[in-house]
Amino acid sequence: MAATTPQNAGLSAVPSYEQEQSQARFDALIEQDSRIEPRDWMPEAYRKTLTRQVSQHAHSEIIGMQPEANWITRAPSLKRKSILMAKVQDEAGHGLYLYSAAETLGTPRDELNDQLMSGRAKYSSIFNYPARSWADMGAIGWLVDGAAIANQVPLCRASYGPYGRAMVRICKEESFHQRQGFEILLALSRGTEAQRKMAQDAINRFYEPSLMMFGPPDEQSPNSAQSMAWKIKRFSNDELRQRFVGMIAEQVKVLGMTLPDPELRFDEETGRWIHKELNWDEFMAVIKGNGPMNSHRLERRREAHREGAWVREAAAAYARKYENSEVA
Ligand code: BYC
Repeated sequence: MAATTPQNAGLSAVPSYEQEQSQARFDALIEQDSRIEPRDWMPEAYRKTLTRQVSQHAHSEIIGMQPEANWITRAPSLKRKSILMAKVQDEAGHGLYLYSAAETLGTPRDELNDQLMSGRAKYSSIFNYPARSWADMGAIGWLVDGAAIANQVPLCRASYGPYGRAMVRICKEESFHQRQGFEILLALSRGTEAQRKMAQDAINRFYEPSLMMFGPPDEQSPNSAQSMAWKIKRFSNDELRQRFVGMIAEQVKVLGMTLPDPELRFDEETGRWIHKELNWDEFMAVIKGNGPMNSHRLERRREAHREGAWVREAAAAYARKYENSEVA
């Protein structure tokens, strides 16, 4: 091995002509607002942060099925039950599109799944809170899916093709979810005193956690600046949170309910919504695995995975049997 001299020190860090060309092509595609596709060269850090974000997003969809699935058998009518079942199935579909998008970046689904089940991967903080009443189905649809739409519509323009395209369909379905949640709350708000109280209690519990879905404040968000430069994220966490607060501040009036935030107001001077200081210590505890439902959610996911082993085996056996045949 050649000795390192002052002349050749750091030589390996100098990019080759081909690397420079690849980087220039990547930069040009980002600059032109074009899409990066799986076949394209991309910087390792771009691949890594996308795998992180897309897989966390997929995990959120899959874990996010639990709080609502928990209410399917207790839905107050057959119609409500079938709507809720369809919604929960939609979330499973979202998870599958997103795992497929993540796989195009080179990490197999089994590995992503292991990261989730072993507790190494993050998923959205919101799903570590319990769904205590039927009104929570309304609050989750209105606030949680509402926050998801505000966050995800700009992701339809994410620079990575498979992610952006997956988001288009997901957003269409999320719009339906948000309306069904709002409609549940509207029905309760026009009901008995006990039903109104139940709706208000659900709104009170989900308000702050839904604002936290957008992530930490901009100055504490380590990934935002680079993700925005790469046009994965189009707006910062605080910008999207602002947009969402403005939306729900108006919609809550239609419900005849209130948001649990005495400080909430629109500041004409800055053109910004002022809301109460969110409890970021609680947020950090939840994303580190210490929220009220973290261990329950992960245990339930592992159990479902174990119970599904026979389905995976049967599907693999079927695929092997017909691998080289024209029988469908
Ligand atoms: N919860 O630098 P930051 C749904 C993490 S599911 C947990 O700002 P980034 C639905 C973040 O990952 C919708 N972790 O990060 C399903 C990072 O950690 P690492 C889920 C969070 O990525 C079923 C660290 O904190 N939506 O709608 O630039 C039923 C620093 O943050 C959270 C998505 O996944 C959080 N809330 O921005 C009903 C949207 N926030 O990885 C409904 C896609 C931050 O550095 N994701 N962290 O260790 C995104 O848009 C972005 O990843 C985020 C965070 C805005 C969430």
